[in-house]
Amino acid sequence: MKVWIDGQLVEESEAKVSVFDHGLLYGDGVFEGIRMYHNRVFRLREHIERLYWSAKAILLEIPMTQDEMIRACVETCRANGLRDGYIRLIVTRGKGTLGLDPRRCPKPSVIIIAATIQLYPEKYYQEGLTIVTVPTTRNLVNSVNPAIKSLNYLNNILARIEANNANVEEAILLNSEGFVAECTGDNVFLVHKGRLLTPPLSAGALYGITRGTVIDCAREMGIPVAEPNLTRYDVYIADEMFLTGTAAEMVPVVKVDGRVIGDGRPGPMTGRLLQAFRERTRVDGEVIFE
Ligand code: PXG
Repeated sequence: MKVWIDGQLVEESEAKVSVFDHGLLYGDGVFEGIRMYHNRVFRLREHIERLYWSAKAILLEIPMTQDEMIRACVETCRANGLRDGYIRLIVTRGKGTLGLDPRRCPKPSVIIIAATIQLYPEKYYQEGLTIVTVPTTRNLVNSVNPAIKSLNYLNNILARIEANNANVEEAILLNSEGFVAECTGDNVFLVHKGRLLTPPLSAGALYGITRGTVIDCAREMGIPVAEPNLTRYDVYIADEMFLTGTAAEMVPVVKVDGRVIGDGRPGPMTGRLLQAFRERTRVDGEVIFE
């Protein structure tokens, strides 16, 4: 496998960062997870835009333009002969001293890994997931804002451990006010009386690219979409529920905290939206091999 690191494509064994990189020492950096489908990098421009927003929020200057970054991602896919798969793009604060001041890190590092992806088993898409709400609260918007896709994922990892302990695949995190924020690596959607509902970004959710795509699809299909604050009560009485994320795409949820959602099977609106989403993945994004 060839990995892009600081402007060069090198063999995986040569792709190394310093133990003094603040990405490792402090989780000081930002990342993206991006999919390739059918010879296209899906919504690449949107992912790169979000990466630069995350970097801006932590005052990290990426030493490349957005267009250069887009070309580097496509080039890394080509170098690995990939038409379908997953890109992990990481920008770290770079090598510094053993002190957390980012001013001691003169040069950020850019790493692009293009690989295949481990998907959820098909069973979850057919039958739907069982999930739980966990005690770990989503980060406050005035601490590490959940809108920043930072290398600091410990809060999400703690929630994932709580999901593991409950023997389920995902976990709902509430915000400090008790409203639904999102899951550990997915945004949350409900269907209630024909309307599509998802928490507002201000509730403590990532500005999900899949979330945005699903909202676009729904609007095109004439489905009313709203972003109200949602409680666990709203989740329990929903007719349908699904999660969205780059890795999961759209995965139905049929049970939350022991409550059956709707009739306990993936719902019809979830199915229609998934079909529309899949169609988008065929036509949207930068072409890899001309
Ligand atoms: N919330 C959080 C906290 C995320 O990390 C999403 C929502 C969904 O956003 P997108 O833009 O992907 O629709 C994410 C994305 C992984 C992995 O390796 C995680 C994500 C994406 C890709 C891979 O677990 N999280």
